[in-house]
Amino acid sequence: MRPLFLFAGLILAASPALAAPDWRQAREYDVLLSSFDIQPTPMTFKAGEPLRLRLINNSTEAHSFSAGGFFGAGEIRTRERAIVKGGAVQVGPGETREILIVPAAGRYSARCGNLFHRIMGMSARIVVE
Ligand SMILES: [Cu+2]
Repeated sequence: MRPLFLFAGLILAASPALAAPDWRQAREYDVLLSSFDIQPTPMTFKAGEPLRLRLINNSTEAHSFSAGGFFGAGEIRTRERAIVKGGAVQVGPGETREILIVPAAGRYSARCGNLFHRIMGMSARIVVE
């Protein structure tokens, strides 16, 4: 049994993909949700690099950051997974929400889940390279 354990240990040590992301090294990135805008756009991130996405709603209305493709492709930290519902994060007036994620390469769109707000301009692009 012992050599088998040793072998499994070697495989784990040699596979960086299996290592947990180092969330303490996460790059901080502020996203401002206002009535009716999402800034900045485009947001540019590095694929595979842990990111602390801070969603700030400085308006007096509720908004959401809806980015199903981005959240679905990336690896969200376990404790934030429940905050992302149906690919969106709800951010109440004056609230700030943090999501830690390792983004996957791709081009994604983000928008407010409120159709009227979206028409008024609440959309942004996300580029992960
Ligand atoms: Cu909105």
